[in-house]
Amino acid sequence: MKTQQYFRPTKAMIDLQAIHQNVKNLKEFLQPNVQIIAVVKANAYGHGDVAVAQAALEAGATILAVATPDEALHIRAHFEEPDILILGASPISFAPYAAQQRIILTAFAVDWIQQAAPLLANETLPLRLHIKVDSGMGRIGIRSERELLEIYQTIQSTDHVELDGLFTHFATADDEDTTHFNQQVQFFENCLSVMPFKPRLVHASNTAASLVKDPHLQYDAVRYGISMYGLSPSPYVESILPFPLQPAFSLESELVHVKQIKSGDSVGYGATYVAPTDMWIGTIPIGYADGVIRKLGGQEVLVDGQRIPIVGRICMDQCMVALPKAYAIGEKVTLIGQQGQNMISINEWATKLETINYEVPCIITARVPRIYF
Ligand code: PMH
Repeated sequence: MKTQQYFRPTKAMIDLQAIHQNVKNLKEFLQPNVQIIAVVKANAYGHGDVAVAQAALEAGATILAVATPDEALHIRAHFEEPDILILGASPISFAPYAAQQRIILTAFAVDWIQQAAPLLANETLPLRLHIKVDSGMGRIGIRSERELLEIYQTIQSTDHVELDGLFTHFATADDEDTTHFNQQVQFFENCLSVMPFKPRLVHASNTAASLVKDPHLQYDAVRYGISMYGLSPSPYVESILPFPLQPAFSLESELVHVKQIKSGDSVGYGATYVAPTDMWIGTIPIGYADGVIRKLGGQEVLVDGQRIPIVGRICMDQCMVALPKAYAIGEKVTLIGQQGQNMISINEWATKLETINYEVPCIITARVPRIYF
C-alpha cells in the first residue's frame, strides 16, 4: 500500500493487529471447515477496506463481502484471488463486469436474471449467484418456497449464470428474545430442504447469531462484520461474549491553539458557551465535516490522560475544549481511544449520539486519513 503524507494532525488510527487477532479468534471459534466471510462493506465499517481485507485474509478469512458494485471493484483491484460477494442488489448493467471480475452477486428476482442473461452472452466465465432468502429481515430476498424454486429453476435454465450459494440474514440476533430468530432459522431450514441440491456455500449467521445466539448454526460460512472490528453488536451480546474482542479504531488530533479567555467571554458559533470563570481553551482541528457532528457538543476528549469537555458548538473543521491549564501546541488529543488510565470508547460516542456503535466509525468521513499500525 502506498504511504501518503498527511499534514493535518487529525487521524483515525487503525490497529490491524487487533483485527488480525479478532479474526483468528473467530476462526478458532468455528468448525475447521467453515469459512469466514469478512464483511468489509462501507470501507470496512469506516476502518479502511483494503487494509482490513488484507488483515482478515491473513488471519484466515477466505471471502470478502461488500454492499455495492463499486466497493467490490475497489477490493478486486487490490486482491486478485479471493471470492467477493455483493450482499446488496446490483444493477443489471453490472452483471458482465461481475462475471469478468469473478464477483458473486446476490439474486432474489427472476426478472433480474432474465434481463441480465443477454448481457452475459459473450462472457467466458459464468456469473455466480447466491440466492438471498428473506426469512424475516424484510429487506431483500425471496419470501416463499415457491419463489425460491422459481428463481432456482431460472438460474438452472439460464446460460452463463451459476448457482453458487444460498443465504439469509437475521434481524434480531443481537436481542435476548429468541422468538423471531427461531422463526427465521425455521424458514431458512425449510428453504434448504426444498432445494434440489445444496449449493457450494450456504451461510446465515452474522456476529451476534454466531457468537451468542446459536454458535452451531455455521453451515458453510459465517459473515462477520462488527466483531472483526472488535466491537459487540449490542450490550446484551457484549455481556455474554465467548471471548474478548479488541477494538481497532481510535481517533486522534492535537491542540493547534491554546489561549486564556476571561470570565464572560464566549466560544464558538452562536456564542452559546460563555466562560463561567477565566479559563484555558484549546482548539482542535476536527469538526462536523470529519464526522464529529454537532450533536457531540459536550462530549469529552482525552488530553494528558484526563477527560475534558468539548465546549461551544462544533464547527465544520474545528472545535474547542476546556483545558484545566495551559498546554503546549501539539499536545495530543484522543477523541476515541485510550490515554493513560482513561478510555473513550466507540460505545460511549454511540450512547451520546443515541445510535449504535456500527454507525460511529462509518460517520468519520474520508477527510480523516486512516493510519494503520
Ligand atoms: N451479513 C449481512 C447481509 C449484513 O448486512 C451484515 C451487516 C453482516 C452480515 C455483518 O453483521 P455484523 O456486523 O453484525 O457481524 N449489515 C449491517 C447493516 O446493514 N446495518 O448494520 C449492519
